[in-house]
Amino acid sequence: MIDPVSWVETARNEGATLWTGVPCSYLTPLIDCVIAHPQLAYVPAANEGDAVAIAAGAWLGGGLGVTLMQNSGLGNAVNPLTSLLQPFAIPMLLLVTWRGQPGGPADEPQHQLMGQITPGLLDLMEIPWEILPEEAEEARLCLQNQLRMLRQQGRCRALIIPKGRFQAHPPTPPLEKKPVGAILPDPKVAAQLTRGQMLEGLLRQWGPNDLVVATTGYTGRELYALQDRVQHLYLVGSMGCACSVGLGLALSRPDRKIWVLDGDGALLMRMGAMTTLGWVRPPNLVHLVLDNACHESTGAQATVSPSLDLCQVAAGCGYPRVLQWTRPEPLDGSQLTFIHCPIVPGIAQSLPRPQQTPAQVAARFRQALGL
Ligand SMILES: Cc1ncc(C[n+]2csc(CCOP(=O)(O)OP(=O)(O)O)c2C)c(N)n1
Repeated sequence: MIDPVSWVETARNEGATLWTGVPCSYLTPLIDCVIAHPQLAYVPAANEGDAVAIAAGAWLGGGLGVTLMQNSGLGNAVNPLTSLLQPFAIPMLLLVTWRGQPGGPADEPQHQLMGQITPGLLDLMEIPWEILPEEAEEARLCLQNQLRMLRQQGRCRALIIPKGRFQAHPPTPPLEKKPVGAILPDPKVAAQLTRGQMLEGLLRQWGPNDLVVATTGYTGRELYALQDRVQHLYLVGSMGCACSVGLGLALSRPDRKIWVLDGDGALLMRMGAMTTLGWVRPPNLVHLVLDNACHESTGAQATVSPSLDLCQVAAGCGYPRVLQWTRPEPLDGSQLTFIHCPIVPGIAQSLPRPQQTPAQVAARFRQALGL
């Protein structure tokens, strides 16, 4: 069996900086060990896909992420694994447990099919994997080797973890309970500007230290068309993951201000991610939602956002400052901020797509950060 303390230390020595995920009982000693570690942070994600995006953000800011999940959660993570890590060439280590392992211990019916297809699913996603060995020294070498290879190759790799691999670790106390209660802005105001006009105003106020993560679809494309800066990340795919990428980035780069430009459709897709942002509360992150009440990028199909109060949602999740803008305003202070921006639909006649590949966008972004 593996001592989780020395295994985690091996990962740390190989440059792993951020641990995130959703628990599986097979990983309890490991998670407890990371939470108890004085130099490591465990970011409790609401969804395995969000965890992948958080770890991706960590790498974009110069860290390296380890993402833990039960193999059930591999299903939740398929979209960011295929449309974020792959196109942007983002390395990370996935620790995927093997509930329902064929020939393994008896397990619940809901794990049987996923247990059978876990290695095949990783193969289909072109994620190289290895089964974590049982013996401690072999497991240490396996971890070291995986972390070295994934860094060299700029790709994600996985360790499949059967039952009972880790020795027990003392349990940690529950997560700190943080009070919520941001002051809410006045009830919804009417939109005045288009997304483009809003972005123009934001571009005027950003400097070289402002890093921007733009959600997939028209937001990234319109930002690119207005002004291409090396500090921009134009997400393609991974819909709903922008704020989680921003969270990982904000934790890796506390010296920079991170602006996440979200859409209402994208936010609704992964609204659970707001609970993690609202708990971690990175003071250098601004989560700005361009709310046109529709999925404009796919033909302007309505979203349910007009029937929601996203400001209340953000306040309820623990964002300490919640604002509403109909036009860009100066923003001072340093605390996690949610900005609801009602906008009117409408885009430029022809909208170019970024000339650079996503991998090139990520590489120049990291280069601009001195990485
Ligand atoms: C998982 C997933 N489902 C659906 C899509 C297709 N899609 C791309 S952009 C988009 C709409 C996004 O809406 P919103 O975030 O409100 O931004 P807007 O297009 O209005 O700027 C959709 C549905 C996708 N890329 N990924």
